[in-house]
Amino acid sequence: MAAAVKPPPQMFPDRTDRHFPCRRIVVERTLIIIKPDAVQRGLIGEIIRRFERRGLRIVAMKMMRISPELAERHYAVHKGKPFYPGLIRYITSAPVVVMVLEGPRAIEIARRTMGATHPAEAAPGTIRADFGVEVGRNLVHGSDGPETAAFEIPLFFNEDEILSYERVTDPWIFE
Ligand code: DAT
Ligand code: MG
Repeated sequence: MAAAVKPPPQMFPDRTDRHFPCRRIVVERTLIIIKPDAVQRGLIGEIIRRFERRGLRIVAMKMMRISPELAERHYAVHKGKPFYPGLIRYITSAPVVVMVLEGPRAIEIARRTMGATHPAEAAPGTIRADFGVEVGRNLVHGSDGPETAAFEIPLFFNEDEILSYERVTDPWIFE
């Protein structure tokens, strides 16, 4: 009689939670907007590619036109600043792609991938430096802290639009 086939050893034996195989990590979420200039310039794929290959997990994504009301809520902290009217005009001027990215220190990782607010000050290799020139055409938005992310994400997504899933590559990206 053939010996019973032994199951292969588990590659990640401490993996106990189906949705979050790497239980020790503190998962953050951040809101990303691929702004109207980036959509118009055909850079949607390029920008998604940079976040995706960095390793952040895309848990929500859609294309939309931001209404003036939503723009005013999203950019409420900038109300009264000289650039505010132009900022609202710009962000509502054409469709955008909005995403929620997830991962350990996702907020900081996304901000560093984007580069400094003003493209002239952004480090080479960042999205804003590689594709941008002017602060009012800086291609991409990312939440600037945990409280901001918690405020911004529900402006754009219902809870049931944000997916909980695991990628087969997660254990190779998240320790
Ligand atoms: P960030 O988008 O890096 O979080 P922010 O929150 O300070 O930057 O400003 C929001 C947007 O407003 C920014 O992406 C571009 C625009 N903006 C900021 N400062 C500006 C300025 N001094 N002149 C013109 N536009 C500005
Ligand atoms: Mg900001």
